[in-house]
Amino acid sequence: MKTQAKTRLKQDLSLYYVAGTMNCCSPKDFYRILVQAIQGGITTFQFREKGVNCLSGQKQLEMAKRAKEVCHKHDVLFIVNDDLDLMKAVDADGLHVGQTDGNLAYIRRQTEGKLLGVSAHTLAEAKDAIVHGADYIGAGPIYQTSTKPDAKKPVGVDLIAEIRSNQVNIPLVGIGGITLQNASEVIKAGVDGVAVISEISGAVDPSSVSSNLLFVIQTAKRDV
Ligand code: 3NM
Repeated sequence: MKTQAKTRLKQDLSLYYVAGTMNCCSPKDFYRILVQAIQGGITTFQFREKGVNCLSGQKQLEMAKRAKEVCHKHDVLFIVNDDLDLMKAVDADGLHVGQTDGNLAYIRRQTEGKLLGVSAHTLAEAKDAIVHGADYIGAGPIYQTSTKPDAKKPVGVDLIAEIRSNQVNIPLVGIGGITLQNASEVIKAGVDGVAVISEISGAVDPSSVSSNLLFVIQTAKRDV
């Protein structure tokens, strides 16, 4: 990735909202919360429709299309989690995969021209993702999270410092248990952005939580 594109991506990943309909009370709530999060200033959205009670087939496709439409109307990147076919069907901006979501070399070939994000829990996983051409890394879980039932042990901000001290200059976001209270600490450890589910999807006022998060992130970035 060229330096200019990398700088732009680092900016675009600042406030990265991840959600599926199962993280909200209903598909209607999912869409309402997404719109409010966009109003609050999220910069990237990942459609992560997986787990119990998730939408599938045509309903999932239609929701993904609606979500992409509203994201693009407001210049918010639209990423699909772990579903190449869906990414292609909605012509998303990219795909995000975990360590067990398939062969990275194959996935990179299939996502040519799109962004590819990879979750990493260790420095070795981050390096492997880079070797395979990932455009950005999602490092986590930073803190304890109850949103992802199979989440690994929290790694704390030490993982971010470790990745950065190994000359890894790839766009990097932290994920897992990130809130308004701890987002600044995560940014100061060296990430370009923070990814959250419940802090926004479970908020009484998703718009103001998003704008407060963005403020905290931008302020912390200036202090780094
Ligand atoms: N991935 P919340 S942690 C989707 O460690 C996801 O890769 C993680 O939800 C990882 O912001 C996580 O509510 C859940 O803690 C994040």
